[in-house]
Amino acid sequence: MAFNSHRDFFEVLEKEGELARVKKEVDWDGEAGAIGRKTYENQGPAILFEKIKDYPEGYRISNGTTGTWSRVALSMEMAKKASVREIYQEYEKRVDIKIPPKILKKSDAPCKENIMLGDEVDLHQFPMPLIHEGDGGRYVGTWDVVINKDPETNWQNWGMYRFMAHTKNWLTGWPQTTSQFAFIMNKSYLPYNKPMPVAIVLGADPLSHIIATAGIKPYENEAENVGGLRGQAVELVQCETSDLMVPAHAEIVIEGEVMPDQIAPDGPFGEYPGYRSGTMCAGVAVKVKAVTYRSKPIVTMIALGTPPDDSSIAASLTAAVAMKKGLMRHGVPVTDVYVPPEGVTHLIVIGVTKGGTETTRKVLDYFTLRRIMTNKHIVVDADVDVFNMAEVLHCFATRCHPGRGILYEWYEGRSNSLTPFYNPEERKKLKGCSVAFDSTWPPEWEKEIVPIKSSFKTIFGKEIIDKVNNNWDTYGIKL
Ligand SMILES: Cc1cc2nc3c(=O)[nH]c(=O)nc-3n(C[C@H](O)[C@H](O)[C@H](O)COP(=O)(O)O)c2cc1C
Ligand SMILES: [Mn+2]
Repeated sequence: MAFNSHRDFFEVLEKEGELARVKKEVDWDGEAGAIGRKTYENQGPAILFEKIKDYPEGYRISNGTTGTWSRVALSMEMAKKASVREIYQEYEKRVDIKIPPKILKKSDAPCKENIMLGDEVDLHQFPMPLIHEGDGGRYVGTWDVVINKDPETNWQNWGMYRFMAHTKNWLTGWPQTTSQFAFIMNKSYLPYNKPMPVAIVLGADPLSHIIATAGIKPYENEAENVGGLRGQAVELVQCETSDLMVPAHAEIVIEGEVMPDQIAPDGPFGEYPGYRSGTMCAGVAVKVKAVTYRSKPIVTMIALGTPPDDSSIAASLTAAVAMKKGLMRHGVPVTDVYVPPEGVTHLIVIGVTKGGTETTRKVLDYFTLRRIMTNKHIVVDADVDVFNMAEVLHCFATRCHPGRGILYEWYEGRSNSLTPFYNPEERKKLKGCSVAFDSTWPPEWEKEIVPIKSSFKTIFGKEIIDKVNNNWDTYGIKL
């Protein structure tokens, strides 16, 4: 049975030894964030902070729901020990299955247990954490599902975008201009000076959050992808102040409008590449019109920073599978793509059946065509396990020619301004550069000149490999 809610999933995490309940009172101002960060950096459990300073009993903060591969596997109802390759394969299989959502009556939706409307709205009634020292404010949406709608087609887009409390009923956020949130806003609302309804959902079922990080195509309905990934329709309910549809079992739903005549500075924030960002100007300003929430609500935090955490793990999965499909459509003979969480979507590994300069050029073309979030691409031969970074590094070190094997390309207006190594001028102009490392044997090389890899599987003949494998238990060597 698929998990309907954040709470259901936490019960499973607890049974599997993947949850720590912190009963001691913890301060929302820095302490919860620091505990979350230290836990990530030691591959620790998901956390439920059960007593938050200044808040009533029952108001809780979670951290790290799917911040490790084992917890991602559990969220997909796979074995906790599933390998990264198995998780990728399962996700790739399920993500194109579409199961339409089921619409619940408002009276049946747990997220409507409590409703604050209009002047009653006070975001400070929820234990929003000040996650890192130096953050511009208390971030309420770090692990959220944000929903907005294209009025022309009724397409409801889901994405994950951070939001910070500005006052008791204003939020600021920073959806990048390349996001679909901004695409809809800039196409159908701002030019007409119309407020844009938005819903910011905290604490939905785990797969709704994972799908919110995925670059699903415009005009496709993410709620259907979540159904496919879960193998069961996701249950939605209509908002109180708009016709947006939100996950009915969510902990907290913040309903508001992006005001077309306001801009707001957002940040700084301890961002996903693992560094504090500066203040991002021209963020969006959201006037909050209602908050609906479950009793004893849980604010979903991720104490984002150096990898791994929920952000780098989710992006590893959802981005890599989308890239693999994109590269195939682009004519690259791709076997697998791996986005190592440690590379925070800056570094991508691409396995190909036929390497060389032409293939590497095609890979670089693909990664520099549209919105550009990546910048280093290692192209490896099919004999390399892309999920094994020791093999990838060995391949890169020994097959990439420093003169002939490095291709790069500059561009302007399309780079990701959160990339740490760009200088202030480059960030302002969205100027960037991407590189591809051809770490493959030149396809024109005769078989005789390709060096034989000196590993157990490749340097011995079948006879001796079989003999050693069959006799392994008799040698007394435990591996
Ligand atoms: C934790 C987390 C926070 C994110 N915050 C933002 C953000 O504030 N702004 C943004 O443009 N993208 C952000 N992203 C990336 C988007 O979620 C991602 O690009 C997604 O595809 C957006 O959906 P869209 O394709 O509908 O725009 C974030 C991703 C994660 C994992
Ligand atoms: Mn989307």
